[in-house]
Amino acid sequence: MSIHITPLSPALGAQISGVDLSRDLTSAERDAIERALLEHQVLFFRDQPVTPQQQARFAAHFGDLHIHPIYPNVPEQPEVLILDTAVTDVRDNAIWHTDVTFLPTPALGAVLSAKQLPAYGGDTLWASGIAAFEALSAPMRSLLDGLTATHDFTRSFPLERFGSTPEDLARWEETRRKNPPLSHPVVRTHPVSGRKALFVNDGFTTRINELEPAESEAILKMLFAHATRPEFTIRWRWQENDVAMWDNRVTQHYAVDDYRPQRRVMHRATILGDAPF
Ligand SMILES: O=C(O)CCC(=O)C(=O)O
Ligand SMILES: [Fe+2]
Repeated sequence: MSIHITPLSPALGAQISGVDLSRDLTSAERDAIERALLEHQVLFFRDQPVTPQQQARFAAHFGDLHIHPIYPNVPEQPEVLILDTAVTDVRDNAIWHTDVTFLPTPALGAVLSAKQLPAYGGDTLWASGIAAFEALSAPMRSLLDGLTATHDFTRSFPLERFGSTPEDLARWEETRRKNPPLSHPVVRTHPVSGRKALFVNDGFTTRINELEPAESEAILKMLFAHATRPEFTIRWRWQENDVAMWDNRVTQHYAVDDYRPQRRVMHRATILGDAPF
């Protein structure tokens, strides 16, 4: 078998075939997938029925794995979190966001596996921060490059929805204490490819620090709309046992909330990243 890459849209996204994710990767396979991820930013694999152990082993080829502070996980494989609409309110993923940018070192990427799907609906979209940045005018790019923005965990995990039981409240308060708002550059340089990407997201970014509040609000509103223009996105219609893997350093995503009360179950392994610069 050899890995085959089919690009799916100009801004980002490719389908990968010719690799079995349930088996340990060869180093050639690992390197080919990493190169494809750098180029295409989000990769899709069809028909990959991976166990949580296999999913974690695949993800761990690309870095250490993160254990999420809020979402439930697979007990025997805590690096794999469960997004099950029967258990967790996942509506807050129906916002354009980059995962865990409230951490000093947000995730490098994630591996998401579709376990149970609604008959239709429940698609996920990704947007390329590289395409979005490159489409800005030169004066706007130079204004933004060098600015920093605040990211706050409570913007996507509001107390009203994540503090309903005493245990949930205690976990939320501890997460809040351990993750005070912090700053990241508005324009991030990819640590491997060197490409620049817009790195603000509606999920966690609350303000551009160096601007006046009204300026920050207006520019962020413009950037959130700009970054998610259809030209910079891809929309994936899931089949069971699909696996998606994204480069969380230069993309954001949106899980469409259009299928409730049908049930949808996804497993995610999150790969730790480094500090944005
Ligand atoms: O459920 C999905 O399709 C994606 C949810 C999400 O935002 C994530 O796994 O990071
Ligand atoms: Fe996410």
